[in-house]
Amino acid sequence: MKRCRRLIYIFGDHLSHRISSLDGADPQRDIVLMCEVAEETTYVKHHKKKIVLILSAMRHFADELRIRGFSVRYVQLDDADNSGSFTGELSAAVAILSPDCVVVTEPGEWRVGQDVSRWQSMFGVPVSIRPDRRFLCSREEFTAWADERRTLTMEFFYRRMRRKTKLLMRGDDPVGGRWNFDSENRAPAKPDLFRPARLKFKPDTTTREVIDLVEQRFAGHMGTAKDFNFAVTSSDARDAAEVFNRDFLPFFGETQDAMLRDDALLNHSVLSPYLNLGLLDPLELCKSAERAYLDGDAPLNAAEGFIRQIIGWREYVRGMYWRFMPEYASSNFFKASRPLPDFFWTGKTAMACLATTISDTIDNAYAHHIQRLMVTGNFAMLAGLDPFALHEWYLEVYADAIEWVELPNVIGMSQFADGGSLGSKPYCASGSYISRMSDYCEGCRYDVRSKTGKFACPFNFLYWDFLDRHVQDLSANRRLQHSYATWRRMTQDRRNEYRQSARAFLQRLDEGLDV
Ligand code: FAD
Ligand code: DLZ
Ligand code: SF4
Repeated sequence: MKRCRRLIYIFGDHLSHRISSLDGADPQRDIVLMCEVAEETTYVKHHKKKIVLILSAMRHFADELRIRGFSVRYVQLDDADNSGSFTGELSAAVAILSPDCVVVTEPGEWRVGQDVSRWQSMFGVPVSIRPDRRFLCSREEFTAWADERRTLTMEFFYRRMRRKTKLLMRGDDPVGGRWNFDSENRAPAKPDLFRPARLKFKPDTTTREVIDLVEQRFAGHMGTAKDFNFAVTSSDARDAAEVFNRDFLPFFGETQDAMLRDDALLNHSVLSPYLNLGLLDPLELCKSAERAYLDGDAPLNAAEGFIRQIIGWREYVRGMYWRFMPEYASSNFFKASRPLPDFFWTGKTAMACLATTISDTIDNAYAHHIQRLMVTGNFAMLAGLDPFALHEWYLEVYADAIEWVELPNVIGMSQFADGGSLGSKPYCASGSYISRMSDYCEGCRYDVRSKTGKFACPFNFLYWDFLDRHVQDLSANRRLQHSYATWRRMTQDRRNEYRQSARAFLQRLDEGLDV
């Protein structure tokens, strides 16, 4: 056997040929290690499609490395001697290969990072942990930016990233004279029979093998893998990105916040799983969107909106994650403790907005941002669901959920459980918001115009009850002044009606009765 100079450990979300752990790699002397392990597939019960996506993409990436001449030690989930953990597999590989050193790119989860930081002393081999250059802002740069400020407003971080990347810039000024065109991106839902078709990728032999494995081994996990059609290679993911840029980007901005019963994707890109696994490069994707604008193929509000999500929000939440972990995960500003109702796993509820969002999630391992934020997340916060349990649910059910991006979106953006480090106000809304932005209410047992009582939309009374319950926590928030003034203007009887409706509803929820 050849002598192993470097043992290069590549995780399932590091599937890029430009990943820093491969810098300077020599196929003649170095060996790549990739492992499918039980600990990662079950530490939460990931959706079946998510497991297929990751394992199949890993197997395809390993094949690509072999074509480039690398020796890959690839551990499959059902290998007889699979130890079940990253550390166990490194231990086995070090014992067999005696590498001079181990090279790894910093993992995307704090939990895995803790393991990696122990490897050098554990195995007595030098372990080089390299920064993840797929991000435009390093963890150190974000920390330096954050340390200079009292409030960590995303918008200011975003402007810095625009200047850094020079995307949509004319000198030091934003193209179009404004940094942000969000006010033009709030059009309500409009069914469009002529929306172009999405690219679907037919599973090849490798993917079919993984589908069989997952259907058998993870039968109790959410969803089905039988109709799996995600891309599992960077080449296919790039094709999906090209189709998005051509057919959907021009309309992306306007309908960004809209929701429709019969259209789970609208004009969203559905590219987050590929970005997060390393199959797509964020800067390249943003440059394509900029090019579409410069060529007159997409309006500025669409290109800017899309670019902001990636160089703004995506980079910002990653910075926040590494800055505030591990304490961030257990933040619970509202001291919420209600367990998640069963319908989070079945979609069986009379609330049509939640039923649709959760059914879309079960079917696709995907829901778009406003469904995640203003339907599921909004309901969870109003109903006082335990934020950590909710975080685990989001990590479980979405194909794009890696903790660095999922956790701050759940704990910070959607639940305000961090008390406002990430967002300046809780994203709480009554049924009228959902009614304005979607067609869900037309098919609902509850009446969105009714405010209290058995048939009133639960979001209506839960909204006021939430503000009332947390008056001490929130009434000083400038952005909620208007709502609290309205609450105070109500008669005592009216306020009690809201409280009673909420109490009755939450009791039904606690007793596991249909809602
Ligand atoms: P598009 O609407 O097409 O947006 C383009 C890209 O922008 C996305 O692919 C994504 O990479 C990026 N983006 C947009 N919004 C955000 C954001 N808030 N944070 C980070 N990146 C963003 N995103 C994940 O990638 N993984 C998660 O686990 C995840 N969990 C979320 C949980 C909650 C409660 C909320 C409110 C949001 C979450 N998001 C998560 C952010 C966002 O909802 C998804 O990135 C988006 O829905 C992915 O679909 P898309 O590719 O069609 O996005
Ligand atoms: C999410 C996931 C799953 C389901 N399985 C694997 C796996 O078998 N092997 C692997 O390398 N990674 C997997 N992942 C991703 C990890 O849980 C984790 O998110 C990343 O390693 C963090 O960098
Ligand atoms: Fe959701 Fe309320 Fe509309 Fe029903 S009426 S779909 S519960 S917002």
